Amino acid sequence: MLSYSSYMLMAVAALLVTCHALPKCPEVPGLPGVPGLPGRDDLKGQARLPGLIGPSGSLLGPPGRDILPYLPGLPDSLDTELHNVLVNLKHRLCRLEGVLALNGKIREVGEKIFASNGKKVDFGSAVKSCEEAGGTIASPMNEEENKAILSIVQQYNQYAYLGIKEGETSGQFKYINGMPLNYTKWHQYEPNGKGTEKCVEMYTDGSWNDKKCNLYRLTICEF
Ligand code: MMA
Ligand code: CA
Repeated sequence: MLSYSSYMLMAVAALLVTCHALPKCPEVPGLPGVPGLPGRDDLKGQARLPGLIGPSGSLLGPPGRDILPYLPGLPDSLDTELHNVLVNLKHRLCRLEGVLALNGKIREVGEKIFASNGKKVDFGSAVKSCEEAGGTIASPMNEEENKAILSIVQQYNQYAYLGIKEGETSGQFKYINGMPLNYTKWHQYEPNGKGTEKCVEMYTDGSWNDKKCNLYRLTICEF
């Protein structure tokens, strides 16, 4: 019989082990066999989740039907299956994010993902291409986000426009969605355009300069 204190020691030891090497995408615990494609095994032969739906996704009903009407009062088996589908999707997404981060294609900060297409364009075109990709132009809201954008600026060694513009009142800069700035990183003596420089660029040290909007700057978006 183990004493209470030895359980506590084991719990602390387990925490210490997991704290210094938390994997980004922890292994999904094995679940009881659910019909579907077989799961993948890794090199150690560790069991992974069994496949849940075939390529057609046939368990979710006829193609084109909305999933929502099926949700109330789902039988337990379907509820479990949908839960497993979500767990697998999250795990797959997490691994894809790992690949993109490893290859220097994205920076993840909290819920945000920053990425660049490597192109230098004027401010309006940067806003447009970010929106066409389903995102918005990068808008740092704190030091951590500013550093993530900075690392892309340094990767391409190019200044980038930020999602910040001067309002009607000269010297008053806001996010492009109209919200007031809750964080700034102005370079010394900036902003100095007094209404003549309505956009903002990030320098290669992460500091900001108000700048005319018709120059060619690196496109960085957030998603
Ligand atoms: C340029 C231009 C300005 C910036 C100053 C800093 C001369 O103008 O980039 O936006 O404030 O340089 O010296
Ligand atoms: Ca300036």
